[in-house]
Amino acid sequence: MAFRSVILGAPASGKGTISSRIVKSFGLEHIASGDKLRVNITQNTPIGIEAKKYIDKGMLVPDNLMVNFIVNELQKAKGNTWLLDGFPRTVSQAKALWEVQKLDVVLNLVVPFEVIIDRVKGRWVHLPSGRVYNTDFNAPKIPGKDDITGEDLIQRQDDNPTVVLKRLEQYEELTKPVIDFYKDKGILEEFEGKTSDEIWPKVKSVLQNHLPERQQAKL
Ligand code: G5P
Ligand code: MG
Repeated sequence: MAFRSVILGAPASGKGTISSRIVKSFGLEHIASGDKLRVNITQNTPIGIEAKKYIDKGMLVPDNLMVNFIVNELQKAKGNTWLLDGFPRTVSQAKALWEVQKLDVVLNLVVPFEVIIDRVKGRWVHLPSGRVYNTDFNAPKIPGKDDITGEDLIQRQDDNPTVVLKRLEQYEELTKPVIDFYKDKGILEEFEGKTSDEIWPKVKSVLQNHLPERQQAKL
């Protein structure tokens, strides 16, 4: 079967958190642009070196770089049932993706800004896998260590308060219009809530409608 989806939402709205629950329940392949860029940064690849200049400032990486990077990642995807997280982030990226690949559903997480600002302070990530923790919510079993591999967790450089504000500004200006792009296509599903636990059951029930029982069993 084929199922192609995108998850949208402001920085720290819980895209990574909800995505990991989707992966667990539905087996979609999670392709997260930010996670992939961070791995490239630690490996000092050409795209990593270029992207770091923007990420550290809370700015979006230029569209031409991002479109090539993600189209290439999609070609590497193992199957055709995936969930794209963090891309597209501009209308121009959304149009480029639509030309390459039509989507089945776009999930948009709507979380109040004051909740977001609070969350990033306690975020810890396992860089190779993108697994995300929070000291207040979903704390790792052993502080500073990934639950699955036992490897070190890190705090993201772009999670300092000044950079977070810039990221939110960029989101308002450049990413919010992407929501309307998908609304016009008739494939947008919106989920409001203050916590991921409140949002998750609603996401799950929508996906159950999109992925018929038979296909869920196969995944
Ligand atoms: P990223 O990596 O895509 P953002 O800013 O879009 O970064 P981010 O920060 O990864 O998104 P998220 O995935 O939406 O956030 O949220 P998350 O990690 O799941 O949750 C945030 C924290 O809150 C975690 O600690 C989590 O445990 C906790 N949490 C979750 N739910 C709850 C809850 O209910 N309660 C509580 N208390 N806590 C909770 O992109 C990074 C940069 O890469 C570049 C840009 O520079 C970008 O800034 N980039 C691109 N540039 C251009 N185009 C693109 N397409 C790009 N993609 C990436
Ligand atoms: Mg994320």
